[in-house]
Amino acid sequence: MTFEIQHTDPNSNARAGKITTDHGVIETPIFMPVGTVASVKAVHFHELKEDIKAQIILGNTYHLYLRPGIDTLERAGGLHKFNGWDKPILTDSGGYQVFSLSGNRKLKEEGATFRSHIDGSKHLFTPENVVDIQRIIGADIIMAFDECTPGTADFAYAKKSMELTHRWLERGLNRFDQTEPKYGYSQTYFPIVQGCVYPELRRQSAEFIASQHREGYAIGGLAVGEPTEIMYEMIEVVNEILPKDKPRYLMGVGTPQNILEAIERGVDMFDCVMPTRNGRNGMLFTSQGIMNMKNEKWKNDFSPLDEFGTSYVDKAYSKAYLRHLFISKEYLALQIASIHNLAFYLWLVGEARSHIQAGDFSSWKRGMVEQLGRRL
Ligand code: PRF
Repeated sequence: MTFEIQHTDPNSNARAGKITTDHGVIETPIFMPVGTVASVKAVHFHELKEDIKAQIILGNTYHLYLRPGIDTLERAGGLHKFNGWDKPILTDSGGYQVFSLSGNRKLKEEGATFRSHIDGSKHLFTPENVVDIQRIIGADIIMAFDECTPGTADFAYAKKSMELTHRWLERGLNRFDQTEPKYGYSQTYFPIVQGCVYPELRRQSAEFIASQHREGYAIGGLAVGEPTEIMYEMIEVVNEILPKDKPRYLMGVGTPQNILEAIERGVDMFDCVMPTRNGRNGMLFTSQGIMNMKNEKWKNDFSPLDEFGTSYVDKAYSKAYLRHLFISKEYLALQIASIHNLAFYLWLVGEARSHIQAGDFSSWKRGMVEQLGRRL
């Protein structure tokens, strides 16, 4: 994997770049649609590629390991072959999902034991076996096994948790460096910065992570209950230290506004369930503001779903029609809303990139953030 910075914004830390993997190029800043169980919920890969113009998607080790299981994924020849998505894939390590989804989890030096949310069976994730599993899944970018420290943790807990993540990182990197990709294309391993809401810990973690000299770095443990302003402050503290010439991935963030603020602070990659999950609940993000499609207000509004939208669905369907589909609990509602929201997120990061190239990112961002927050 290589990363090349093509433009830097003169008035902020925003950058436009290009990541090259064996499955193709990713233009940054980029948003990665979440495809937890080998599927981006309610969206065909054809639409993801041709209409939404996704360049990379995310998968989850935790889910894929439990179902379909690594034996099936290995027989398929990896996740790309299994689901037919031939562009880049990043897999999260399970470090977050074990804590947010599974039952009865216990943290030990060795790793984390947990019970499957599907059938209650007992499992152990370690920094080493999570590398082995991600080798079999075959993602282009694989993530370190970390503990995502809750945003409300006290300093003592946050410090212990960060130190455990650092020890796990060394073990994971050892395994990664001693093993080979299984399917003929290369894989890269991103370490994850933790440190909760404490600048001192964030600095310490960023320094430790940067000293591993990897091809990219992630910022974890944010958007987990801390105030938004603190999240922005932590991104600033960390990006001050992470190498400027490597991609930076802010995990699980966030709203369209969060993404623009983080791009301004030097973040290159994002993922979040918000466009798909909120979309399935009837919430549409647009460049003019947010729409709740279940609202009575749209009952007889036959104007296009989003007159400024870039997706096929934006012109093909009206607000009244999508509202009807939601009220009637039709599956098509979930599809239209998910496609619209993902296309919007990809449009937003693409626009950010264009404005970084044009040199007017900050002024564009200020206006856009104001518009994004409106309720339509
Ligand atoms: N660690 C991992 N995955 C994550 C996070 C993290 O801290 C977050 C936090 N926003 C989302 N996804 N491994």
